[in-house]
Amino acid sequence: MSTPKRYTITAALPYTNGPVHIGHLAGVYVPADIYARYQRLKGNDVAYICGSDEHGVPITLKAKKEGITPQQVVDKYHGIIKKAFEDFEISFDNYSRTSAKIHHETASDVFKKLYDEGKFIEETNQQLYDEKANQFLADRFVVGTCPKCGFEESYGDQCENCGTSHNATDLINPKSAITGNTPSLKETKHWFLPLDQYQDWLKEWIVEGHAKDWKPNVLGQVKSWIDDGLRPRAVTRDLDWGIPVPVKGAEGKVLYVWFDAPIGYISSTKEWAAREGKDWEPYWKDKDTKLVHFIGKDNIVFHCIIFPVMLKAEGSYILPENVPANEFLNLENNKISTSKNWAVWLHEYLEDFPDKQDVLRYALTANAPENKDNNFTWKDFQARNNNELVAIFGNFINRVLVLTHKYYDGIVPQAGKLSDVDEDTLMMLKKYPQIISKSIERYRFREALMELMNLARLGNKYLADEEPWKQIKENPERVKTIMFVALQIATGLSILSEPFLPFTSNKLKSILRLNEPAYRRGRERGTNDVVTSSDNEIATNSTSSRNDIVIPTERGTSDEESLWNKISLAKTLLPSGHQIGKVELLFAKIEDAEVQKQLDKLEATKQANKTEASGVEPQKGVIEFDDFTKLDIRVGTILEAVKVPKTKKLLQLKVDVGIDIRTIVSGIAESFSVEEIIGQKVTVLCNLAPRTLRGVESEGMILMADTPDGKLAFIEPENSEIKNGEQIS
Ligand code: B3M
Ligand code: ZN
Repeated sequence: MSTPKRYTITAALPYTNGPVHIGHLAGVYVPADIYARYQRLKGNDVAYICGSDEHGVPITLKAKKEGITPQQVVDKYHGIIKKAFEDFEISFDNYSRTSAKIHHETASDVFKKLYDEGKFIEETNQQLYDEKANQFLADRFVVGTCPKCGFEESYGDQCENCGTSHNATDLINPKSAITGNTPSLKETKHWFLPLDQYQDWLKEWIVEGHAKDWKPNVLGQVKSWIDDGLRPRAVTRDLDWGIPVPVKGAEGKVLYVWFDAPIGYISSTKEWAAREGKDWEPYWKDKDTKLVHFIGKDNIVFHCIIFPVMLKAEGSYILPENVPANEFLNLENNKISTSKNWAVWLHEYLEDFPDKQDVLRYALTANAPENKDNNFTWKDFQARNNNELVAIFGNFINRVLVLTHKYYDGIVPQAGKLSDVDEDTLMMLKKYPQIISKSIERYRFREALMELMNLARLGNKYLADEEPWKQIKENPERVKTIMFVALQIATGLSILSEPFLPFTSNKLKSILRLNEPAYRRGRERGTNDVVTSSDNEIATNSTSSRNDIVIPTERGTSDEESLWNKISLAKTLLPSGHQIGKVELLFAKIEDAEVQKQLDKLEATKQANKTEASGVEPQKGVIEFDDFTKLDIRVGTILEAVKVPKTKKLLQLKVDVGIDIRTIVSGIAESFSVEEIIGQKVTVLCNLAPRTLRGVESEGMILMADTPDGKLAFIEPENSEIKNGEQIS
């Protein structure tokens, strides 16, 4: 067996300013999870690391919008995000958060070391300042035109249109995201990371060193920044939410979120190692460790330029082996947007499809935005499930299970002499681990998943060609061999599907009674169970106990070989005499109505967005007719009006509503003078429970409309003949 390698696999730390959606899953967490699960199955030593990114402007903005503190925002979303990841069985070894003490300490230590060693440039210069909000504007606090591509809604630190990372003062026509004001310039001191000094080194390391193994979309971006020339980047901010800058003379300043967040990978690893009784350092400092960052394309500059420069400047850390960034996933042909609610939120998906995590994982991987932006549609989701998972994978497994029970009461039969087709089929099965590995190791997860499905296709074709259901009467001995071969493929699928479809893999392993302890027992018994059969004969092991499984290994191979490799090396995956469990369906069809419900939900979002954009308030919740008939609305005439003392808005009116003349207090003083409304026809809600306003009892409400200039207008009958007391219905 090859010596296990050490892998530190990181997935971008999600900002805790909202829940996670399918774009996050497709771009980062599912591919990283496939990779991590695969490396573990190969027997490698894996730390799969993530956590919540709890600093930065998006969180402060969300807190301002919701009228709560940033801490409340991060507590809320950290919980929601963590749970969604758990529900999808994203197999992080540790999920931490950047508000954790260990992270504050780790990030501060890195800053201090770089500071003490003179790796920063200290500079006082002019920064954007919002006089009204009384604060400096950086990053997402400021929006303006991108100096590179002309996009009008670029953020202060990065343009979402062209991906360029810049300084806030580079923006053309900047506006505060807090007040909308044009900012002024104000002097302040900051610490800068001199990226320009590392430009040549970066070029050598990435552009020349990784030209072959990094994805073209990643290399392309890196090259273009380097060609444009790198400039020093401020790594501190004048903000009150973040990690305080740990040096003298930096009071009121915090670390730039993109300085602290990637260090979060290190602190999360430390947290994990402490819990597991391990040493964290080899995972970040041993040059034989492979560090792989899974991210979305908007994070490339931070993971390929800024963080590596930080690590290089610090001096004791390894650099990433690869940064397989994905492009973006659109939803039904529109950009996924948190603020527009144009997303499929993971927690909402699970409400509608509580046991279909694997279906989403499958659809997102099959359609992953690996090299270009891609589109998620509910129709495609349905088709992937019905035409692929159900019709190919599920169908094969179901046939194998049903026939094994029907013919042999669920006991794996003894194989006879293998035909050429049997041998070819088993040879193919043995090749699949390598075929799939090759794709995964090149970060081609779509291709890898397609190959997994090809194995299921192979199984279907084998059964369709051999037709055991036709042969069972005349040639029952032959059918034993056919079913034995088919069961080996089913077992291979249960193992190879684990990185992609962990729920399905577990279910299938448990149906096949192929659980981990049994494997371990098999391994412990080791070579005693090796069946040394001749090469064109499949080894069978009828001496194994019924509920156990033994994987005999080929001569010369270690019994410590990883599960993944065993498929290629073992003579038998599921021995004769082994009892399998009850038949269960792996996948169920998704009906049109279920998909329509999702499309309706998106249509409602679209309508709500349109209404909001037009400035009209969205419709309130539906009421019953009986609710409406309870309202007594009548035509009336204002007879008298006086201002309510010491208020700006209130007038005290005497109104003839036909039934009586009553007092009504109305908030219309900013729109009308007392004189102009005497004799005005109005619409009055008469049976509203009386309320005392500023000591005056009000016995009804005048109905008013808002005008575009922010004033109020009366709603009066067009026909002036209509008498007071006339009902409106
Ligand atoms: N929080 C950005 C994002 O969600 C971010 C990643 C940090 S990784 C260190 O786009
Ligand atoms: Zn731009």
